[in-house]
Amino acid sequence: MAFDIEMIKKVYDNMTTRVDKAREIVGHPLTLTEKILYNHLWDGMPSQAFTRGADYVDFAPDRVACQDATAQMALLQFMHAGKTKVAVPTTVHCDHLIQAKVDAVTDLARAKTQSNEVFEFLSSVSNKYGIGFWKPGAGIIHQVVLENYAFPGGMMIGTDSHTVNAGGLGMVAIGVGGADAVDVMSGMAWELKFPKLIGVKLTGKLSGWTAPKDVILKVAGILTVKGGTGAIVEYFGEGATSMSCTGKGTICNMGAEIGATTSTFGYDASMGRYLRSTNRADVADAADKIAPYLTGDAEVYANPELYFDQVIEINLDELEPHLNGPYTPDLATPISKMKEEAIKNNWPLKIEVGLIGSCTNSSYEDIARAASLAKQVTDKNLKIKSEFTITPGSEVVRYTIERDGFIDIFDKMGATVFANACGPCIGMWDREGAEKEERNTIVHSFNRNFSKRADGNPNTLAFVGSPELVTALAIAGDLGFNPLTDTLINENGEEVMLDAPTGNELPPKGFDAEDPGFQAPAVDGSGVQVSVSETSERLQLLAPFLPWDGKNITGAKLLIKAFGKCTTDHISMAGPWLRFRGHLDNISNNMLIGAINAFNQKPNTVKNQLTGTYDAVPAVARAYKAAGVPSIVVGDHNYGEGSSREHAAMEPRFLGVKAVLVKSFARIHETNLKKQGLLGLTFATEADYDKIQEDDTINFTDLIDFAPGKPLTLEFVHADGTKDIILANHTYNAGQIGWFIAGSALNLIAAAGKA
Ligand code: MIC
Ligand code: SF4
Repeated sequence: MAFDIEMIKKVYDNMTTRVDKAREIVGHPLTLTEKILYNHLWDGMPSQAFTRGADYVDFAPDRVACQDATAQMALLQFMHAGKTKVAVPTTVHCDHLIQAKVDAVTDLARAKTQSNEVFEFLSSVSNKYGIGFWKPGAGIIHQVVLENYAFPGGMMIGTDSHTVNAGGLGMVAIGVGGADAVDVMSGMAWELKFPKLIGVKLTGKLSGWTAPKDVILKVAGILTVKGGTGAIVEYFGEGATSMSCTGKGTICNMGAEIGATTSTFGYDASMGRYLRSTNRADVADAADKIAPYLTGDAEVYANPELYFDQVIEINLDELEPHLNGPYTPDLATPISKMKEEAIKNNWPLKIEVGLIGSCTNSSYEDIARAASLAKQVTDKNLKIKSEFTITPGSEVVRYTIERDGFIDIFDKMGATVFANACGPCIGMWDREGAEKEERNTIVHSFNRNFSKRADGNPNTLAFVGSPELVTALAIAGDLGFNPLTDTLINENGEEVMLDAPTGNELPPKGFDAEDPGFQAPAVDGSGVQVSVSETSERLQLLAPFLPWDGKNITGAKLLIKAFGKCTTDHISMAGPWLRFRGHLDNISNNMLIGAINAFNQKPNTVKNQLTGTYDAVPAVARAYKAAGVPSIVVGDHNYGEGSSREHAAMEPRFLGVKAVLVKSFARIHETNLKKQGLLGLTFATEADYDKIQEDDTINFTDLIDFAPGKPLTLEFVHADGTKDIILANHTYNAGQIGWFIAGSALNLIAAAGKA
């Protein structure tokens, strides 16, 4: 499991000369983000300054991490790349496929039986190609990465949007689709448009009820779910250095919820402490030696408006605990205003369940602080009013908090401890009664709260808060409760107040675990067999997508004009569908079933133009495909927000969709579409969205001249014979147009592998 200290030292050796060179070329002091990016150029020594938000740049990340739900497709693609071993250190983590129902032991045992075929596949592919494998039960990818692999100044990619969590240890860690991971695992460069930079200056210090989570909940309220698109967010100031490393991780984690490419913090003492307590004193020593290179230049932080594209300042002395939601993570409400807002909006005040943990918030500090509240339930003779669950982020955290008595405290309060896995955070929560679809409120310390995300019930209103606040609210059972000012009535009928939470940042006795759950790959994997059964409903070997025929696409039908929010959960739902993540044909049956049809405001009901009848989106797409008719999808703003899952791009590609035309895209999804050989386009004039009608037939008139920077022209022929000519912008560069021509980026890699 050992992280590669030699690799890290090499990164640091290069860093000083390359950063000095970059500063000279760029001509001004550098942010941490720029330092890390310029030290990870594919071509090595920097030789030109890049324009933010414009230039595509080739990078050389240090690591790759994949989780079970996305690794299946990533590895199925990697198997086509013609390589014997991964080119950079890579790990696979089994965390998404474990359903939370009873308790950790029962649930883990059931998951191992139910998903045995998939775990076996991932384990044998990992073994064969030199990939480190973290078994089911070892923990959630981002927590395990933070504990073992993240390092200040490093750059990594991961097939999960919350890979950004590693920014808490001063990395530039970016979520990508599986096809991007395949590039890097195959030894190729990884391309990214040089990001814009948002600086967040944190003044003051956290205290009392306010937690790192509240910083990001506040930022999400300011920037909204798309405010970070195309940008890296860099935090600095005394408020940053005074908080724990894992708290920084929480803030970076939820950077995914504002669409940011990633977020990061400069190296400081809290990171050194975290590295040392997770058995990586040698990394801390190496980082200490070049510490000024692992943070932004002093001049940058003194005059941030000169060096960042946007600056936000938050005073932690004044920051209130927040609750964000329901249905979107950017609807931020300070706790003192919650009661009023809830009544105004008719949100059910009774809290049914409080859930803490997940990759976002299950550090030792989080659990210790939540336990300090749970302890008051017994000490003050209270009774918890809601159900309460905990999903630890890793076996190391779980073992350590059990040893230190916290699990016992939660047990006494009547809590359930689920397996060290995603569970309720990704709809893998077999919540009793959810099928009745009753309107109800839950509070959790996870990151996402889209409709149906946790329990599949569209009428569950989920609010996101810090673990401390979630615990206090679950004790009170009341969304309108403000622990800073309100009292509770205990079992003796007395009025009591909860004391503000307290807890150690790191375990005084150190972290421990009997078995962290790691399996090292074979030194020589050439003899390892990977088998995929032809009759499997869970796994299916991939057939390459066909290359472009070189002609204009004509006679395409409108498959759906999606109305409003269309996240990757709307395009390719998780929860029960996670089981088909390795089987493209089967998972395609969930394509866009959550998207709302703009013409009838219904989900999963679109017109089949060939028959005139209404049917499910996947069924209509299959009908067009069978008839040899191309189709296109139209969408609104921030289309594809949320997850990195490339299934949201592979499914339309597989079912014959040729283009996705929207007002704007979320970054990862746009790249995923390009990689799979689809056309990801945006309206040159947003209002043209309104011109699109249900019976439209679409012709491209100049696709044959597809070129970088040149908009495409689409003709929308309406049922009455009239036409609208719509101009569509795109961001394809020459290489990406090559993916479209080849049918997919993978087709190009595979061809190079054979050559
Ligand atoms: C999520 O939080 O939505 C997920 C599930 O972790 C996804 C990945 C996936 O869909 O498998 C993500 O964030 O990328
Ligand atoms: Fe798992 Fe939830 Fe974290 Fe995604 S956000 S990795 S589903 S715990």
